[in-house]
Amino acid sequence: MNRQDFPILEREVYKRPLIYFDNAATTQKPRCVVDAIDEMYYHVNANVHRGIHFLSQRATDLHEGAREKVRQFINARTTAEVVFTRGTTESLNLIAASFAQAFLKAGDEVVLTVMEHHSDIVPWQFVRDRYGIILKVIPMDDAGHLDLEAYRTMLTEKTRLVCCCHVSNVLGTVNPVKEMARMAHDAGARFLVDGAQSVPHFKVDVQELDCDFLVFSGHKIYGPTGIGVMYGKEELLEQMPPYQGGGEMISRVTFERTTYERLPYKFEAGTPDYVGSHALGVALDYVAEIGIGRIAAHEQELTCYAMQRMREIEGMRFFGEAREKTSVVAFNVGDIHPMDLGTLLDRLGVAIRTGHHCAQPLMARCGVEGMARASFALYNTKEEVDAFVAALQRVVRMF
Ligand code: 7TS
Repeated sequence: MNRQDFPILEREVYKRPLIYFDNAATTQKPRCVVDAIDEMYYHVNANVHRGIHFLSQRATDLHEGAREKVRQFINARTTAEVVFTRGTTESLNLIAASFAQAFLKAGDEVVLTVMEHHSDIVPWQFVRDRYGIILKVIPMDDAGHLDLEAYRTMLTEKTRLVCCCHVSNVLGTVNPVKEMARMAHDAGARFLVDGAQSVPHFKVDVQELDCDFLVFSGHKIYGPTGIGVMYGKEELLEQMPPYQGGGEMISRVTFERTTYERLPYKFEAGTPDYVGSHALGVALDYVAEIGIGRIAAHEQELTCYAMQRMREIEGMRFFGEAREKTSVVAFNVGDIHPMDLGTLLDRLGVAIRTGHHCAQPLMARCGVEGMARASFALYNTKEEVDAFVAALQRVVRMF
């Protein structure tokens, strides 16, 4: 659907039509998003918030308008809860640093899952090493379902926070975060949702999930690189200290003492990426116009179709066959190295990702060094899946 909006999809690689199946890494951008960036630099550019002049006010309106669009998109209560960051990784580092300072002490526990992206592991290891907290890891079964019974037993009076990807970037598993958040809250803990792989693919409503934090990246939802979101409940953010100091985040500075700006600016030091935020707002409008439900249905159908077709290939092994799964298909074929698969598919015009997918603990759980991964977006088609499977068959025959 809407392929014509994505100029890059018309290009060829190695004189073959491009089949772009690396959408979990980043999506392509529709013309309206690229035009918004152009428009911003050609006709609006000025630093936000500080200026009284025309352009600065216009830029500020667009930047703050984008914040309101994000608020609506995830159904946050107020824009005070929507903090712009560079992306999921920065959002997670912000939360880890600030939440730890406000709430964690030696012996406290933070729960992660075995399928977390490195971005939701390493910042917590920094915190562990600095504060002496304990990290616990929820295991999963072979199909890629988290073990909720094990999770239940992990929640203690020392648990302060649970961090869980809404959708695994490798397995595609949709984790039951609403239920898991309720369990965390019952134990007196907070709940963080890494929405990097969910927000682009189906409706995510922070009030419905009742999560305390939600993070995601603009570039995975047809927006530009370098912009992302950290949502946090207002009462929680009020209690957390700033992450970085500098311009924008202050109320008053003397050499003795600084007071901070109100939310969300307290967490936004320095000139924000107002070009990126505006373009992200345009991307969210674009998704809303098509309808996130329609996108979800299309991608679901494509994923089922792809797995059904891929099963025809001898030696096909899938990683991640959860009951609820989105548009990510990780696989290996026989003992062919995933890197060889990826390299040869690339020569046939098919872009997939291979390697550890920034989830090495999950690779260890699955007993492999790496995997190949195809991931879909709204513009992918069954014809592309057919061409991908044909290319895969050709590659497999070579071995
Ligand atoms: N969390 C999840 C679940 C992700 O999939 C990713 C990126 C991140 C965090 C980090 O996002 P970033 O925008 O800050 O980099 N995942 C991938 C991927 O699967 N392939 O490339 C990047």
